This record gives sequence, C-alpha cells and structure tokens, in this order.
Amino acid sequence: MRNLFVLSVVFLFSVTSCKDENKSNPPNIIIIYADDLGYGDVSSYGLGTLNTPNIDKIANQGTRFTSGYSSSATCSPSRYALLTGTYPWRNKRAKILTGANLIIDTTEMTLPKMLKNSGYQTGIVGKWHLGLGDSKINYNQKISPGPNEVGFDHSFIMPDTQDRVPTVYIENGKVVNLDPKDPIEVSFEKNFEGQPTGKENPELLSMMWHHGHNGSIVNGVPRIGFMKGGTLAQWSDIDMADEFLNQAKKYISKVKDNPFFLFYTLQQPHVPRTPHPRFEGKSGMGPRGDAIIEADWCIGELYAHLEENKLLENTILILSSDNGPVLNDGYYDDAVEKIGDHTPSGGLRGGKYSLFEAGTRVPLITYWKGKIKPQVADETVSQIDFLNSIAALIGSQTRSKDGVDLSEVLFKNSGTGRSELVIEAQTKTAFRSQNWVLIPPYAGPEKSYYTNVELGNSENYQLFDLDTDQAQQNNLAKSQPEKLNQMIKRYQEIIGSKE
Ligand code: NG6
Ligand code: CA
Repeated sequence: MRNLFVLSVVFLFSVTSCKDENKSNPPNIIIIYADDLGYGDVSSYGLGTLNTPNIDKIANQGTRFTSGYSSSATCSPSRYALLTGTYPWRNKRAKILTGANLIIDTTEMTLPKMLKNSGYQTGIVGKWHLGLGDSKINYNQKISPGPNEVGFDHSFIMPDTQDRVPTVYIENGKVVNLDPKDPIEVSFEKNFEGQPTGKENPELLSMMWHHGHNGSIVNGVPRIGFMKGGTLAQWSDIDMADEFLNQAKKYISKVKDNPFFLFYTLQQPHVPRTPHPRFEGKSGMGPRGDAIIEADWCIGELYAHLEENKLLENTILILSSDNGPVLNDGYYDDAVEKIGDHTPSGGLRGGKYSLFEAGTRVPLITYWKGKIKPQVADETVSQIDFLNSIAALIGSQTRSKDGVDLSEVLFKNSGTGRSELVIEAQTKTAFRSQNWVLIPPYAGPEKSYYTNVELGNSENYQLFDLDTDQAQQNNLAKSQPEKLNQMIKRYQEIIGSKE
C-alpha cells in the first residue's frame, strides 16, 4: 500500500513537472502544410514511387500517422478547421473561396490567438485562402481584416491560390512592391478592356488550360479571374517556393529567442505546378512530381535552418496536407500522362474533392527531437484537434468546439486517437467511427467529369470496414444493417448539432 502511495506521488510529480516544463519553456511550433499532397506522395508511407528524402527523415525520427485526416477534401474548409478547431460544415462560408471576404470571425478563437495569449509570437508564410477584408477588397490600400486580425502577428501570404488572381504577395495587409501609379484591379465577373486572356489569346500561354483557368494571363499562365495593373507586384511563379522558404527562415531568425508559432503553408503541388527550373525533370513525372521534390527540398532547408540555429530540440514540427491528391486540376501539365506507377492516393479510393478516404486521409507527421520517439501510429488523428492538443501541451485552458485533446498521441507516443470524426467534401459530409466509414446518399456524378476523381456520390448509403477494406471496395450497407443503423444514428446526432 505504502509503495503504491510512493509510486503515485512520483507519477503525479513527473506528470506535473512535464506539464510545467512545457509551460515554463514552451516549445516552438511549426506546422508545415502542403497543398493537395496525397497519402501516397510521401515515400516514407511506402505506397508510391516518388522520393521525398527530407520528409522521410522527419517522419522516420518522429510519429508517422497512418490515419491522419484533414477536415475537408478541399483547401479553405480544411484550413478553417485547422485554425479554429470547428467543423467547416458549421460555417456556410467555409467552401472553396475565390476573391471572398475573411471567413473566420475576428472574435473567434484560433490556434494562433491561443498561442499569442500564451506568450507566443505567431506568423504565417505561404498560402492563406481564408478570405480577406469584409467588403469589396481594395488591393491598393491596407487590406483588413486578414491573418493579422485572427491571431497572426506577422503574415506574408498568397491571398487565395496560385491559380487565382491577384497574383501578388501580401505582407501584413499590404501588397508587396505595389507601385501606386499602377493600381491593381481585380474582377471575377468580367475582363478589363484590352487585357489578354487564356481564352482569347492561347498564343501567349506557356501552360495551356484544360478546364476553368482561362482568365488573365500572368507569366504565361492563365488564371481564374481577371486582373489589371500591379505589374511590379506580380509574383514570379518559379521563384515562389524560394520566396516562401526565405520568408519562413527570415521570420524564424527574427523571433527565435522567444517561443514562436509558424504556419508554413506551401503552394505545392497545387496547380499551376511551376517548380523552379533546377527541379525540372527530377521526378520523371512532369511538373507535379517535380513540385513535390521541390517542396521536399524546402522542408529539408527549413530543417537545416532550425538545426543551424540550435532550435531543433525545442521545436515541434507538424507536417501535413490540406486535402488529397488530384492529377488534372485544370491545366495540361503531364500529371496524368507521366504518372507511371506512382499512386498519389496510396491505394485509397477517391482524391481531392472526394468523400472517399483519399479526399481527407493525408500524410500527417509529428516530430520533436529527443521527445517524440520514432514510431508509426495507426490511431485516428485530425487536424481539427491541433488547437486543443497544442493548448493542452503548453498548459493553456483554451478549447475549441469540435477538437479533442490528442496531445498524448500527437506528441508523447501514448494515449489513444479519436473514436469519431466527420469529414467534409464540397459541403457534403461522411462519418468515420473506429474502423467504420459511413457515406450518406448524395445526388451528383459518381466521378468528376474533369478531374476524373470518384466523388463518393451514390443513391444509397455506403458503409465500409477499413480494417478489412482500406480501398473501400465492398459496400456493407446491405449486409450489415445493424451497423448501418447504428452509424446513421450517431452521425445524425453529431450533424444535427449544426448551428
Ligand atoms: C477549383 C479549381 C481548381 C482549384 C480548386 C481549389 C477550376 C475548374 N477548378 O474551383 O483548379 O483551384 O478550385 O483548390 O477552376 S484548393 O486546393 O484550394 O481547394
Ligand atoms: Ca488544397
């Protein structure tokens, strides 16, 4: 009995001191977030044929999750959920954005706000895609609200996507290199007189559009939407990866003496895929593969920067992707033709835009030198839990609406994952509970005509057992009526709590 008492005291003491250590000496947090990187695109997952040695190095020294999820099969909703810990289907505006206003309420709790309240400096470098401003955006003035109004002290962003105008960087609310004599005008309705477009001037293109993407031409690449002016401010597509990397390194060097959070949001391998020429041909799979090799190189450089600055011991790296992979997402860029034996979805069904697994099951890796032991974990974890888990780790009481505290499994090689998770794809939802996945009936094509991705739409309920059927080939809805009803009931209980 006495021994038990002593043991309990020792245990309590060690738990408390561990918590206190993270509170008194909080680790830096860096989330590296790729755009459209698939479950099979990272070589340490052992599923495809691409080589990503720098990501593998991190994965092999940290926890590599085999059931890590983004909250949505598209970008903006996933980013919304990651930053707010709230399911995107609760927010009607959390869908793919094009020139939209900010979809995070400035009074809402966010991951960077929570960290700021806990004494962190907070920065974002890379793709934003959560909207800007609260009325028609004027790019020639300070643009607000944006990242700086929802918790980031510093922001250097691409506003939406690389395929959308305006094709300029915005730093802390101001367009970088803007010449006031050459103001920027943007429209998603009609072209500005005299401006060439992808539709009317194919002779000016260095990359041909396949579907959509036939608006203004910038650097030979046709975009979504129309833009005029801002010539000096236009980004160089092939230098974007270097620009974001340098900005990320600069930010780290600036804030490194105090705890910091960096959201490093890569543009690769989203379209248009424009790797720097030094990566051209490196994958043998055309620009999509080369862009992933480029992203992998950037991650290696960032890691080296942390090492040089002796920051690795006290920095948690989290690496993931906002949604699953797609090959043809609107340009002729050889992604389909040169894919060879590579499987971006790693054998999962579907891809970007899909309710099937490949839409939201993505690479997810956590690394913390000397703290997280190398491990492959099969627990279900989701990006929606980052806010709560990081808060719990550093001793903050803040909790989000839909996240759970997975700090043990994400950062301590222990504990269990989520038992339930709702995933989203283009405003439709599906439900995972343990090894079971329920996809309710939805109208719409089974396959997207343009992207050739299986979307998960069906007249009937679909029920899959991932323990025996990772590829979701056997619909058990008819043969397992009890399980089906149990899943429907629970799914409706959760979805019914929509506000
Ligand atoms: C779609 C675009 C696609 C991509 C996507 C957003 C067309 C035809 N398709 O509307 O190319 O930009 O939006 O991708 O325009 S995401 O990863 O940011 O969600
Ligand atoms: Ca994306």
